[in-house]
Amino acid sequence: MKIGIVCYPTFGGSGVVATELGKALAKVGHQIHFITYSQPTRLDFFNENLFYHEVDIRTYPLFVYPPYELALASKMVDVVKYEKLDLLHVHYAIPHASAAYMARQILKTENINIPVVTTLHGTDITLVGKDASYAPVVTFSINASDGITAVSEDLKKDTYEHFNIIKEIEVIPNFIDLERFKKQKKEHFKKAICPDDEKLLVHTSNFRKVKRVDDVIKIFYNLRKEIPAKLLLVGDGPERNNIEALCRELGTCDDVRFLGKLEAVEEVLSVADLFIMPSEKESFGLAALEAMACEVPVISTNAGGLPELNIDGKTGFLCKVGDVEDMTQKALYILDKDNLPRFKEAALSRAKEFEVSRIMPLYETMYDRILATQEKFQAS
Ligand code: GMT
Repeated sequence: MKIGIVCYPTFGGSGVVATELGKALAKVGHQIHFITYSQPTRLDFFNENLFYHEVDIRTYPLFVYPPYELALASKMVDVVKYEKLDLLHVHYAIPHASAAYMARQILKTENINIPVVTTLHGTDITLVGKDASYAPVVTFSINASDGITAVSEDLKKDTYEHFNIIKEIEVIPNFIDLERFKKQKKEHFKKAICPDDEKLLVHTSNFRKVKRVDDVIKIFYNLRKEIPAKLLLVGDGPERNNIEALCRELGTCDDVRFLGKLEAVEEVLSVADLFIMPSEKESFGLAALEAMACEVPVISTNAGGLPELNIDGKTGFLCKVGDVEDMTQKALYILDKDNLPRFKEAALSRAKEFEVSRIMPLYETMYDRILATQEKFQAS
């Protein structure tokens, strides 16, 4: 199959899922064409089945806001036509689903029928999409897709509750490449960060408000009063300065390290004892799955789709959003030497249920079904 994948190329979870999906599909022989405004971060290798098409965004003195959606739709038309794509799979509804609709209508005028699959990832529904300034277009373009997937049951429910969606949404969860995300021997790294065998906590995110990184600092502050510990923060984003200020205010700076947008996150996770995800909203929690694959238990909130991943009392704990005290107590419980080994084991075994080889075929099956329906329709 020749598949066009449209996504955000930056560090967000939707871009990671889209890129990893493309790589996995390419490995089993599909030809994958990424269409984005810059090379996806995780597109770190090439094989004969992987292609990258850059969206050319032209500015003009009249454009205070260059019309990205139009440039993207035009690029989609071009790639579908000249690469003879069978299907477009767009990740994150805004503006990818509506750009795909526009591209499809243009292609129809040339008798080219290109089916579109839209994957909903989270904030495209739970935050941005719900906003009245986008909602009508989001609703329309989701309904116009030939296949719709959501990354959790919770996101599917939320989508039906807030938008008038008349089509079936299939849940296909996030997945993990266990060959990359596995506990590696990095004792020297652990020794450098935790010279006195302190417990190591890790948080990775894009430091947006919704991630509540300040709660991570507060949990760490409380926990450090009880046991020696260090905290590594991976990622960057709008809240970074506020978080640094909070560290200073609480006097935790010496034990907190900001690692920035680190690519080899699995190396950090390999030495971690506990992962903290105190998000206000989280449709799935890919970063938590990556941690679990590296045998790291998770303290998370019970928001969104997190209970579909993190099993309370087994792979970690689920706490109410903002309940820093509960999260601290549960963190101390997990880190106890009598409890940690079983939490680590359970985290890995849960992560195995989301191995890429189990999840990727669900997308393939959906593509096959859509193409078969289209063929039937064209024949009649
Ligand atoms: O908010 C982010 O972490 C980025 C965001 C995105 O769409 O780029 O991630 C969302 O998609 C991920 C992949 O499907 C999910 O694992 C994340 O839970 C989800 N984030 C939120 O819902 C906040």
